[in-house]
Amino acid sequence: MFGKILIANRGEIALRIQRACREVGIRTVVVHSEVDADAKYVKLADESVCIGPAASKDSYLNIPAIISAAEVTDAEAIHPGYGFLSENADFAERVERSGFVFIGPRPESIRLMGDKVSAKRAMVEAGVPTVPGSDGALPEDPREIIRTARAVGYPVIIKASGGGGGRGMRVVHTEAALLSAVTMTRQEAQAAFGNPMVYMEKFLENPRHIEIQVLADQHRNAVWLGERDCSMQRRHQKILEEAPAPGIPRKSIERIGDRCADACRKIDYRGAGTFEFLYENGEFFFIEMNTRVQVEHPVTEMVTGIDIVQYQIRIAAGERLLLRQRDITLRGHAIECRINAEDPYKFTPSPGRITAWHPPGGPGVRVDSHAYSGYFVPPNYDSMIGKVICYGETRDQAIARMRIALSEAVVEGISTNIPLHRELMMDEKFVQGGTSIHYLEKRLAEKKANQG
Ligand code: MV4
Repeated sequence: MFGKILIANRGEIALRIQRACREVGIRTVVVHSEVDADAKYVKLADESVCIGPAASKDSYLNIPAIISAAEVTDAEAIHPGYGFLSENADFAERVERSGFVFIGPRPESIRLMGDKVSAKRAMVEAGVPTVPGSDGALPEDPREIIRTARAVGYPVIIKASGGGGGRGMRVVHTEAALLSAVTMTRQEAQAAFGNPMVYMEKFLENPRHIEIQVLADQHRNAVWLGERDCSMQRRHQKILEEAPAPGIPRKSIERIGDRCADACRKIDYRGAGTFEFLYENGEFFFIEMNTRVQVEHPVTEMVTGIDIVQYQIRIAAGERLLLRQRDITLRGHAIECRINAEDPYKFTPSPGRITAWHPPGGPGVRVDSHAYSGYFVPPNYDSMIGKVICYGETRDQAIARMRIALSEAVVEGISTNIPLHRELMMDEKFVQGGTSIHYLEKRLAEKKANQG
């Protein structure tokens, strides 16, 4: 096992990784920007290195500075967390070339999944069901594009191969709009990702976003850890996640989970990963794979009892997964509310000094946060300041506990989205379970109309 790990991230996930390290007896180095110098998790780390000014590109995205920090502190491995450099194949490669272990998949796997056309092709070959659409990237020939769209059937969606997470997509409803949409998406993709390749899919009108968590070791052992429902989102930002997904038959989840674990073995995937699916009319369609630990990993930890971050570290150190699929059982239900420093209805960021912070507690309540009374939320990064995760034997109990937790939570000095979460916990459709990816935005629009 490693003696010392460098954490190339900030905020709650830096703290989460630190806790996993400490439990295994690994010393931690945290790198930080100037504006994060006084953060509590920086003081809690065994060592810390300032790697640059507040702007991410000068600090948390500064590859040479991070590698130098690992060299001067004699770290053996680097954990990238989520966001920042976590899915940057070049970073993973440079980490390994510099003699450190990258805590994540091989650079080849990151690259394969970063290109959405190659990711989809790999999934087709591995037997994971994908959204019907073009066979790979769209060709230049306009007649062939028209023919593909007719075969797929309108509406279709044009997606950039270099995109993902909702960036670089365009829905097309008619043949008249098709070719200009393809041209525009190509131009935007070239400008945004340096890659003009686009592909076509059938546009699913009202799906849910269901994802499968996997763990795979360096010896072709792979397991899946159940699913998460991440449909509650606004502008591709998830705001609440839960496990398991309400109302989906276990048999059909098990089928898709087994396909995912199989795919991991086929592509020699290692580490933690997430297969993202759209789920509509009882069917799963793969869209993307994330090669990092995700913000919402705690709901899976709560229902499986498995520490995903600790497994990431063990796998990177070369340990064999002793977990077998039959050992993995889901128990109860977990819901996560992301707490953001933002206006609860306008969604504008609300950085500043937290004057009072009273996190909730009690049975089944977990709070992953680096915040405290007196903490200054810097304006330079993502607005998420923590997560409240509630576990219950049933979904109803998890909701009841979340209502209590949110009623106890006090955050003063800045605005947060806690009022929105309190409303959602009382929302009839949410309580019923199984809302689509469009539900939150529709609900917010209706609320606005009723007030206006
Ligand atoms: C889709 C889709 C409908 N049909 N693909 C958006 C994020 C990116 N990961 C893929 N996305 C979508 N792809 C087809 N063929 C609808 C979305 C989508 C979405 C997906 C997941 C979660 C939230 C979403 C919000 C809007 C659109």
